[in-house]
This record gives sequence, structure tokens and C-alpha cells, in this order.
Amino acid sequence: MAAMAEPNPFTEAKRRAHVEAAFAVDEVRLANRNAGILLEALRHDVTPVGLHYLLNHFDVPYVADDRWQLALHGHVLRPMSLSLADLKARPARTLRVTMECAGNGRGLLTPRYPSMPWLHEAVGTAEWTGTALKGVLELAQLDDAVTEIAFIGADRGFDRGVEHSFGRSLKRELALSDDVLLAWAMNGEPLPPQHGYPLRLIVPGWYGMGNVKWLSRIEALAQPYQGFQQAVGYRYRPAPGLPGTPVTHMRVKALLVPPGIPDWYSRHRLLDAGPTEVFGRAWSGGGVPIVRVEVGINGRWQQASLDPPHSKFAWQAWRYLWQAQAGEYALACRATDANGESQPLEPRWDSGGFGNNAVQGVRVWVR
Ligand SMILES: Nc1nc2c(c(=O)[nH]1)N[C@H]1C(S)=C(S)[C@@H](COP(=O)(O)O)O[C@H]1N2
Ligand SMILES: [Mo]
Repeated sequence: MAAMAEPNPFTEAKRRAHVEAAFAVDEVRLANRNAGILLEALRHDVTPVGLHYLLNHFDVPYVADDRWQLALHGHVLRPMSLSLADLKARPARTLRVTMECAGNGRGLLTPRYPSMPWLHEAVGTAEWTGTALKGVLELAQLDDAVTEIAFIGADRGFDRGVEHSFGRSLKRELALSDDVLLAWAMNGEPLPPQHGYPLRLIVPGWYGMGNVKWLSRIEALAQPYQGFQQAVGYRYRPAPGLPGTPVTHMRVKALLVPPGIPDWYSRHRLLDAGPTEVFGRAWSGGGVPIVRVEVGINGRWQQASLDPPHSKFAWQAWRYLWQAQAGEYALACRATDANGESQPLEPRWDSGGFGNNAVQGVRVWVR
């Protein structure tokens, strides 16, 4: 983290100077629509619905309840149309899942791709209730030729001149695994409109883009899905213009709840000297467990303790008791998973701003 050259927020009383520097109105508009979690809400094991982050590419679509059907077609023996009641009559399952937007951290890259300028806050954990996708696909009976399944939402818009509904696909094997859900409830309530009412896909361990909301169509394919968000949108590209590789699992990450109280504008933290619990959450992708979290205090790394994990796909709480003494600090946290993956200190640049799991830094003044 950069050296501190900023005024002490305990004593700084000057009015901020007016600025003429440009900000991109388009980025601010997207940021006002797509709220992030409030970092203090990381204290909840399950994120209350209104505090879960939100990422909608287009408008929230409206479909009247009595007209809603899920179409399941393509290379299947029995194409079908399912009502919400048909789906709810099937065996239900609830999974606690941490979901993070693949673009989380994009706003911290330089140069950055003009899109949703997330800093750290595009993450949340919810309890999703639905039925296993696997069972529904078995009902429809996939052809042997099927290699992937596409999931298409009811929302529609344009991106770079291409009109499309938001859609993503999963490889056959993943679509037939036990943990992928067709979910109708979030934290025990029907999905709210902004989170996909009446039905969404839940792909535990993946970045958010796989969790297609307002699901209206499932298509079994014998060739790769060519939808915009699959073939063009969510791909890692070390340089613009390259074909890139698809974004799939979440990368390992930890976030801390900023300690003390904030300065309004900078959100730097102020606190009194003494024992201070620094705590937060850590998660990785694909159900890989977290093995270590460290807290950085002015660049010196100390081991935090991990609370017991709740479940395979949910974030894990960690804590560290800091004996805070008067001074200025850069706090950071860093997680390592069971594959030995850890977080870089500086962001890895990506053309679309995907997968930035660099450590979070928080500035703290102690008196
Ligand atoms: N139909 C549809 N599904 C979608 C999206 C979308 O714009 N349309 N956004 C995706 C992205 S990029 C993310 S990060 C998650 C966000 O889910 P949430 O808004 O419920 O947190 O939904 C995914 N599913
Ligand atoms: Mo996302």
C-alpha cells in the first residue's frame, strides 16, 4: 500500500477544495444502480437481502406470474415447459453460497475498462433454496451429443452493438453435478425482483456471472454456446483484443471490516489505542477451503485465527486481536486456500478488469 501522505483525520479541519477533475458519469450511473455490500455487513454470516451486492447488466425484467414458464429444450428427448409450481414440487435444497462479481476490484486497476467500477464490495453470502438442476435435466433426458447447457435470462439489452438476453453456459458435467440449483428463494423469501425473481441459477464456487437471474430458458447444446456474455463478455484477457479464456471460479480473497469509526469523505478509520479485534471473511472458488488468513500491519504479516467453516461454499470468518498503539497504519488482509493459492499484493491487470483479488488496504489512525 502507498505511503501515507494524507492529513490526520483526527485533526484536519479544512473544507475540501472544489474539484473540476472529470469522473465518468456513465460509471457513476452504473455504480448507483449496482450497489455493493457495506463492508461492515461482512459481520453477518448470511448477508441480509438488502445488503447483498447487486449486478444487473440491463433493466430488471418484469414477467407476470401467470405467464412465467421455464422452457427446457434443444438436444433433449423430452422438451418441456415448467411452471414455478412444477419446480417447487420437486425435492428442495438450501445451500449457503458466497458470490462475488468477477469485476470486483476493477475500479482499482490502471488503466481500467469502462464498466462497473467496483472497489472491494461486490460480494455477499445468501442461503439459496431451489431444486437440483441435475434432476430437471434427467427428466428432460439429454442426448449423448450434449456437451453444454445454456441458461438464458429474461432481461435484454445491447452491449457493443450486440442485442442479447443475458446468458451463460455450463459444461455438461458441471450442469449434472449435485450442487447447481434452480433457486426460487433467497434467505427463505421469494427472490426479490433485483436478484432474479422468480427463478435463477446458482453455481456455487463460481464468480457471479454464472448465476443467471430471471431464468426463462435452458437449452441443451451439442456445440459451444456463443452468447455474448460467454463468447465475448466474461473472459480473462492479458491485453485487449485477444480471444482470452473464460472466467469461471472465484479466486481466493479475504476482506476485513474496517475497524473504529470512519471519516465521512475518505472513509479512513479512526480509533482509540488498545486491544482491537480486526475481523472479516475469506473465501475461495470451487469449494476449495481456506487454510490461512494473515493480517498486515504496516507491512508486517501476522496470522489470524479462523472460525470453523459453516459449509463448503460459504465464506469463513477470521479474527485477529490487534494491540493498537497511537500512530498511522496501513491494514491489510490476505487469504491462502488449500490449493496453495494466495492473494497478490498488487493487482494483476486484466483487460476487462476481471479477477482482481489483490489484498484490500485500509488506512487507520489511532489516538
Ligand atoms: N439475467 C442476468 N443474470 C445475471 C446478471 C445479469 O445482468 N442478468 N448479472 C450476473 C452477474 S455479472 C453477477 S455478478 C450476478 C449478481 O447477482 P446478484 O445481483 O444477485 O448479486 O448475477 C449474474 N446473473
Ligand atoms: Mo458480475
